[in-house]
Amino acid sequence: MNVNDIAHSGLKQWILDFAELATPENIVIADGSSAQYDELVAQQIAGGYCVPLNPEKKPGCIAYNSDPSDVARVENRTYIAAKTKEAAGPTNNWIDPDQLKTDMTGLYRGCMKGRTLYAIPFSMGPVGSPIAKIGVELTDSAYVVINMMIMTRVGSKVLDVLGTDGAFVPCYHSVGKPLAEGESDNGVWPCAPIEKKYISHFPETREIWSYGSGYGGNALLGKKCLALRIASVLARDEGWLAEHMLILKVTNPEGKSIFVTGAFPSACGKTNLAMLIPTIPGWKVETVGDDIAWMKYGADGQLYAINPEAGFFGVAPGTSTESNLNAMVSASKNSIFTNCAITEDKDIWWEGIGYDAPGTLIDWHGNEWVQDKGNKEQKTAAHPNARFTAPASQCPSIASEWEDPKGVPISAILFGGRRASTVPLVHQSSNWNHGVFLGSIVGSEITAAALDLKVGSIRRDPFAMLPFCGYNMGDYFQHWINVGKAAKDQTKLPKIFYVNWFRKTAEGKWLWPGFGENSRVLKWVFESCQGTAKSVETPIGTMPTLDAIDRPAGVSEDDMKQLLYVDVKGWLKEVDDIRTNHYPKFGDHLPKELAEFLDQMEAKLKAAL
Ligand code: SAT
Ligand code: MN
Repeated sequence: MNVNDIAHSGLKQWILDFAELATPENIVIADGSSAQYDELVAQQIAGGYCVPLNPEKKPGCIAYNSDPSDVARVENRTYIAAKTKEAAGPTNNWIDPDQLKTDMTGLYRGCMKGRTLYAIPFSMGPVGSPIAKIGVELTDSAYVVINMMIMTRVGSKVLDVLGTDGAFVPCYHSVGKPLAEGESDNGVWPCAPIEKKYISHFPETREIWSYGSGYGGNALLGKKCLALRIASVLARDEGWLAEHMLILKVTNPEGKSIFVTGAFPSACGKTNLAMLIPTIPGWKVETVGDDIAWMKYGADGQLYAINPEAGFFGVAPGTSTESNLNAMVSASKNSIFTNCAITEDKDIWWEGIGYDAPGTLIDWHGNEWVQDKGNKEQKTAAHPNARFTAPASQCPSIASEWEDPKGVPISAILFGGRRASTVPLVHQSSNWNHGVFLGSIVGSEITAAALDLKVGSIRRDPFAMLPFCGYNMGDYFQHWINVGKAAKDQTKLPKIFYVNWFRKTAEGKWLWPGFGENSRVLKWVFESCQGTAKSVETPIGTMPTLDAIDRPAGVSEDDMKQLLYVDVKGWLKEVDDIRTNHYPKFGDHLPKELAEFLDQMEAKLKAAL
């Protein structure tokens, strides 16, 4: 397909205009075909950018190593270029949009010299779904094209939905490394130095301009940039929710199912929870999504969620058949590995894969690497943020409804973080606004001295959206309250829970085994939604009775008491931390409902002292 075959004249002109600025060698339209995918992969292998893996062990898989400086999202180079700093709010990097456009236009001028400009029409959400949104990414990275082909729905079918004048979110991306006449990358991952990287969002005009990085969330613009930062602004204006949440389906032994979404900061096992294998007989957990949920009211007054993505971009290290069998199977074929280690027989390996490194590996820097278990200082073979890109359709636990264009009805919303103390295994909010409060205080304890943060202090990551909210986070809290108010039938609103798998004893021993055993908590959540759970009212909300959750092996009655204990003094400290360190950041954008709730909770806690 040629650019001149595009029926949408606005889109065609937009591509040609950018090509005139970026001066690529040629233009290719991503049509979404497997032939095109295969051709791009073959070119990437021939160019030395990636290696094919063993077709017997990992059929259809390839492995990339990125530039050592281009391994993760760059939050300090990620901008919300709203008209005013106040619109971006206290938690985002604000930058003046006009100045930024001038600067970045300068960077884009000639940036694709010697490269191909790929135009990727993509749909976030099932193609044609009323909840889906369309974007078009212009990029000079074939790595981005093939990853987008797994992570989103790409190609001609998206152009068909766009028709001759449909709306799309325009996304520019360049690795920021023009080639001189006759020059080649020689297989080296192209990117620009950190001070030239920009991941920019223009919330008022709904545009994304990315430059200088080829990696994940910086470059696959459908994911964090469109489906969270820009979509959160669309959601605010249109009355829905764009959230950093997994979506799962829980089915009880009688065959009754509910759907649950959950927001957790990174490194809390979100993908593992989305693909959990229950340890309790007769219960089933299936996956709808592992990272992003878009929720809208249906005509029946219920909130429905879709997973706007089509694949998983999962953290590889720590993923094993023990910790997440479904993820391992998902990434066993037709997948892309980035910054993993390669074995002699061309399989992948990473720390925490569940077995020792066989023989001599090639590490993520491209060097020979032999495991030395006695050496605690040994550099890892895979980068800690190494990733697999795998089609969601390959996940053994994928729910049959995962591509339903109307979404799945949500009964419960979970929030959680890593908290060694204070926060119990699970508690339920008494109403929607209390749930918004719980979302607003999500956070994890600092476990190792990091930067300027004190060990034991709490790093708040409200709704796990801190790096992903496209506008003022105080207004985002208000939007959540407004969405609850807008419910036609308050009894149909999802119930909101706070879970904490990470409680420790005073001696530092884990109190809860986590992983598949978390199904016991999901069961209580399920029963709470059905109105059959055994529970008690406490000053912090509704909690399971001591016998409501069956104890897994290794969890004593005493452990359970600690897990479900309301630590009144600890919560009073929490209230104090929220009031003095957390909420003041939002100034007069903090909803009064949240400040009032904090006062009420404090009064209840004091009465319980
Ligand atoms: O790189 S991504 O933003 O896609 C993944 C992550 O960092 O959460
Ligand atoms: Mn994420």
